[in-house]
Amino acid sequence: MTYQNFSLKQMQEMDAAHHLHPFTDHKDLRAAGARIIARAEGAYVYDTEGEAILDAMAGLWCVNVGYGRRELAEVAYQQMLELPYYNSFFRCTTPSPVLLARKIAEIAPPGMRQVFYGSSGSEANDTALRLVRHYWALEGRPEKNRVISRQHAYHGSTIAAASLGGMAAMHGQLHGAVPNIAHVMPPYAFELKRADESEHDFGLRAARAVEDAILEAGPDTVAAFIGEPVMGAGGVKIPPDSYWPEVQRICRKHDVLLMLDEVITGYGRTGAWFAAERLGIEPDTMTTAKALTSGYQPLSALLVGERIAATLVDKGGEFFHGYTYSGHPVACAVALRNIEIIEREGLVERVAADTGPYLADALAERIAGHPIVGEVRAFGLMAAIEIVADKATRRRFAGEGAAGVAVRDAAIEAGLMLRAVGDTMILSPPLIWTHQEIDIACERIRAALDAAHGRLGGAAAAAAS
Ligand code: PXG
Repeated sequence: MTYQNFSLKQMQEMDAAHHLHPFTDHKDLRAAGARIIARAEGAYVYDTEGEAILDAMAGLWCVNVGYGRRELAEVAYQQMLELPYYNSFFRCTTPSPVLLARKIAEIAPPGMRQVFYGSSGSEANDTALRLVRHYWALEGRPEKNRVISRQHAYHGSTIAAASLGGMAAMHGQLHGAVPNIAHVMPPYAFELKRADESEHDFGLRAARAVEDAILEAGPDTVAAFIGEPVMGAGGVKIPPDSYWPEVQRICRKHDVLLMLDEVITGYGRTGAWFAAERLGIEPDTMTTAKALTSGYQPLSALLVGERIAATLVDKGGEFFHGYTYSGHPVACAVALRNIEIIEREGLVERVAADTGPYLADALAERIAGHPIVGEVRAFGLMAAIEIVADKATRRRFAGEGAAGVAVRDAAIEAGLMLRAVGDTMILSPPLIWTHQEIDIACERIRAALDAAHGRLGGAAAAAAS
């Protein structure tokens, strides 16, 4: 039985009756009915009514090679016929996780040559937290177990990943976060930079918030700092150039490990295989997922640097940690082919030399001047548009997030799938986008901004009268 046997209304009713969606106000959703995406091809997704929407989010920051790749389906099919599942516990493994680990080691930053698999970014960050604490315990320093993170960070949804993250609303519902995790200010110049401060100085100030937290806790108790190279779900917050070198200097000075979360930035999005390369960061652990398979299979890979790997192997004994699907053969086979596609089509180089700069210029020239846009920024193929009521003062519209939702809804009506983080609009398109898709996206963003401006302006005027 397929969805074609049902009307959209019937599908929405079944959805409302039985399906609890992630990050959703269920009462709200049930009143409105879910949008049901039924198929996709290339850069477009299609709903059950056949409406085409240009997907500026690559699903959820993941479908880097675009939709409809037959060879990924065929690799999965062949692997399922040959060996749908076997585990990597008890001195066993299967061929595809081995071949994939070697491939990841080949494209990873120098010194990151070991891989631990999970099925999601959240699992990978859970693993990373356990691993860094285990590392310090093996080194005879179990008291070195605190982690410094940042407000607005997103590291996933399990209890450990949400605790590492800095989303206040999520912490409000944790009812007991994992202890010994502190959160400092993010490098978010648009809202936090002082008027008399340069970008450079702001970057240093944000980095020194990390050092203040280390000193306050006592360096002997701090295991690691965790961060996304460019914050994604927190609103594509691109740090000033001064930020990461200073964070890295501070971590080294206090012998604090550096945990990099490249779940969004990994596998080409920033115009390098990993943002670590582009930003000159030398991490001790690196979390990857999403575009590892371009979303065609759930898979994550935690990359582990030499320092931790050597201790784990030489002094570790058994590490009591792993998942049924660690190194799933089908997911790993798909990931291997996905990386080959990215290589074969030169998608990383294309983002670096062509589409990344083109997107940045297009946003600056065609979007930044709009009356309700406070700033545009881009880093490879991830970008943000800040929505404001007053361009000069950067005052936001009343009702936090309402303007973002208005622009998003207008964009979808105009045929563009955008994401809103509060009043920040996000783009994270597939790496297969060409100038043509960027041009179409800009037209639709302008149309959405105009429509939202009318609606928001009208609402503001009505409220004032
Ligand atoms: N780290 C980062 C940086 C992420 O962006 C995770 C970890 C967790 O990965 P999993 O696979 O467990 O979801 C993420 C996930 C959004 C959105 O609305 C972003 C993510 C997930 C769901 C929604 O932007 N990022």
